[in-house]
Amino acid sequence: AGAYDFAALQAKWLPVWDELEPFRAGRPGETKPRKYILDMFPYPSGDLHMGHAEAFGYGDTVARYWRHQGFDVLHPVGWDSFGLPAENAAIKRGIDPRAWTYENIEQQKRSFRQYAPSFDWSRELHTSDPEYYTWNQWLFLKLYEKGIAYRKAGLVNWCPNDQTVLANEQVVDGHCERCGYVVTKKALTQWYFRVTDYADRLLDDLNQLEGSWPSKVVTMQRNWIGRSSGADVEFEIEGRDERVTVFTTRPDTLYGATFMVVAPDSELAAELAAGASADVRTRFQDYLDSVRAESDIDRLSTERPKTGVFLDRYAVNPVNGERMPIWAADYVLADYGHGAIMAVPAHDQRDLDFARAFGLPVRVVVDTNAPVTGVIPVIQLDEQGDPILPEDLPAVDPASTGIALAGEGRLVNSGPLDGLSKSNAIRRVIELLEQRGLGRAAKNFRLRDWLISRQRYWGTPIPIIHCAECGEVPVPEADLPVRLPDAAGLDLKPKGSSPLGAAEDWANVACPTCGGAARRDSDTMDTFVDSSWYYLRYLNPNDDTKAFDTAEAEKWMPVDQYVGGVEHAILHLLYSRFITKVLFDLGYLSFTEPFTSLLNQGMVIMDGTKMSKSKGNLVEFASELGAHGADALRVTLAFAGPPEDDIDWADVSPVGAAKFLARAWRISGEVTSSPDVEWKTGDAALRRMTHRLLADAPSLVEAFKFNVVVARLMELVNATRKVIDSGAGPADAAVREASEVTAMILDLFAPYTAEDMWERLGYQPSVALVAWRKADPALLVEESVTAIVQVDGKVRDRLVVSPKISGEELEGLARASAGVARAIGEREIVNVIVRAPRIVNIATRA
Ligand code: ANZ
Ligand code: ZN
Repeated sequence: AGAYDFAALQAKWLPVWDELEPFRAGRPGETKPRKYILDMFPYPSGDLHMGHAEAFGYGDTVARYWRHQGFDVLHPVGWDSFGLPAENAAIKRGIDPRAWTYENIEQQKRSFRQYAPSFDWSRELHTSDPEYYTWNQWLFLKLYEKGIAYRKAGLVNWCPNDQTVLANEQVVDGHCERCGYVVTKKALTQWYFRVTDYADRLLDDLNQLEGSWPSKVVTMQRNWIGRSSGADVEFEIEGRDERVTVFTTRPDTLYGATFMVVAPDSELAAELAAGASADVRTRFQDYLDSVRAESDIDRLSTERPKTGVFLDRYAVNPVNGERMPIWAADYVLADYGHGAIMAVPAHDQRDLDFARAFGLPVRVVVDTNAPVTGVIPVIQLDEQGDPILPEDLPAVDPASTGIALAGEGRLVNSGPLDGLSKSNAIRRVIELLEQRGLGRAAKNFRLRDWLISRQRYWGTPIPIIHCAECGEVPVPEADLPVRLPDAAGLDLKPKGSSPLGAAEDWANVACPTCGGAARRDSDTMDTFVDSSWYYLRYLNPNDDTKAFDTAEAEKWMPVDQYVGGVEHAILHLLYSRFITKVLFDLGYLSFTEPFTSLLNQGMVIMDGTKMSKSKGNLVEFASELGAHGADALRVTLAFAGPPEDDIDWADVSPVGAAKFLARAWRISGEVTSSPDVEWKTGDAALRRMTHRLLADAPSLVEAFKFNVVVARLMELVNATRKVIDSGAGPADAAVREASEVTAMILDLFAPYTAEDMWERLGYQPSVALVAWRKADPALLVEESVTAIVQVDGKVRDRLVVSPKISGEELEGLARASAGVARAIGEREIVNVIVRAPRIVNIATRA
């Protein structure tokens, strides 16, 4: 039968699968229930890497599993092929980003074909094809009609190296996510999607995902959206007609607000400074210049010494009429809340630091020593270790200790609020403010609108035309797509404005409304727009009449299992959830969450460290694939541990995996019984092991315990080998049964080996479509033992019984045995000794 040769198996089965297309989903007339199993689509930079091998391996295990369970499984693949890396690589090498991108796609495709995830290749898509990005433009127009896409001028994150705008999410600790440069701010008019309108729903709907998404991801989404509740409070400003509104989470501390702070880079600060003396104006301007160079992270740090400028203006505290000096200071951000705060130094650490730095008054309004119901007080101990009663605690004075009193307590120095707990005081003060029209309950979010325009070439052109007469004019749907002009002749080097603007023939168009000379918007879309809805495009990727088919979405969506890296825990998932909700509101979808269940694979590391080229410890997908073959690689990844955990490549053994596969494969060639052999005649112990695996594997796979399933397969293969070598031999029906089940389950991890085993066992391809065998319940009862029944010292029967059988039960079975009854005949039983579960001794007398 030859030796196990993974390369030969790969060469043999790929063309067969191409011919059979066993993984084609949604064939006409198909009536099976459906599952949609999706991996995050790859970005085509270079070849696939080990992260892809892992994620796509796991996703494929799930897809194959559901096919065996009788589902019509949609498991598509495509490429997220627009984006900055392609453009940067192209600039560096002087080639067209298109050529670079599509060459990489071809390379990745070749690797994927070898690796053989069970993709429905007929649905392949590339986001950089006009056939795809037309629908990005369509989506943009729908959002524009609804006012969800809009343009505004503002300060944006700017990477001086990439010369492009970055979304907040792409700024990591003040640095560009892609190149590591320090990010600065730049004033630009940009396109945004109003994701903040969906903040509440994006947050509340996370409750539905709890349990089926990793809790870490749910928490990251929650924090990113960052909802806080409190109040908006309005302050009169001396010398200004309009009041200033501040957002506070602690309106209960309003009597302790002793000054106001505005963000130096807000319009309000500029206006207030403009109304002050020349001296103040100069000092403010100098301060503003220095603040502009700082990152938000630095500005919010509690570690840095506080800086600021007194604007020589005053606000009036609405509850006690006190004058509050107004300062500009960098720890207040322009784009959070209202860009201005009421400072309560006694109870807020940053306000206290600021007050102490500039000699501003500190007034305690919450007695944090006073007991509050529902709050467990921190009991302090004196030197003898005895508890100090709260009333005996010395009065703490934040002004001298420098520590703000952030805890719970009872209100003091607060007029009508005195004696109330925090929550009651919040309720009361909001009532008071509402009665006087000076405030109301309010929520605030950390989430910002999604900045979607980029001044780069390799992306979807924004379908807007700017006309001097008519202003912003959306490109009529019938004129889509707005094709990306050829890169030839364009200078792609970043310079702060889009390279598309230099494509004169492309940029100059007639205004769709008035027919006059107009220009196209030259920005391109953030590629997160492309990936925010691609899972819908897979449903009908070749339909050139619509973005996606609502009826198909009804059939397949939401995605049952999404698999991908935790690096997409915030952005991609948040944007996909947002677009799904928008499409729901527009009436295109009947559901509001796109991904029912989420699995994040861990990372492949080497010797405990993350791989990097510079460390020289890279595990290359291509070389591992070449050395061990797809099946051994996949089994290695599945066997390495829980999928969420990192895999240290130094700890795993693809060689061991290959040996296991060879062992399983050899057995399938040794089986001598025919497919219609009577299973019941087989070795009972081996049969029990086979059926227990059939019974256990489904819940193990559904809980992503792939490593346990592989371990159980290894155990089964070893047991099969024992029966062949030292038991009844290869003709035993149980050997065939075990080998068939091994092939079927191995299809989840090693499709080539499984398919070949299936053929050697006498069947037609494809094993991938074989229905999951039903476990025989009779074989699932716990381990059984053989009990011996003796009559007058002679063995008269052997009974297969549970090891937990009771003495009475065993005696009953013994007496009921035909052989035993025959041996006893007409004689009288004088004594029965039972040693459950092994022996029954019966003594008789004539
Ligand atoms: C008075 C106060 C008293 C506050 C107190 C806190 C404690 P989160 O929970 O993150 O939403 N704040 C409001 N706008 C701000 C801005 N633009 N830049 C910096 N800080 C700002 O924080 C809300 C609190 O952060 C608000 O409640 C406000 O300070 C501050 F004992 O108001 B607080
Ligand atoms: Zn016009």
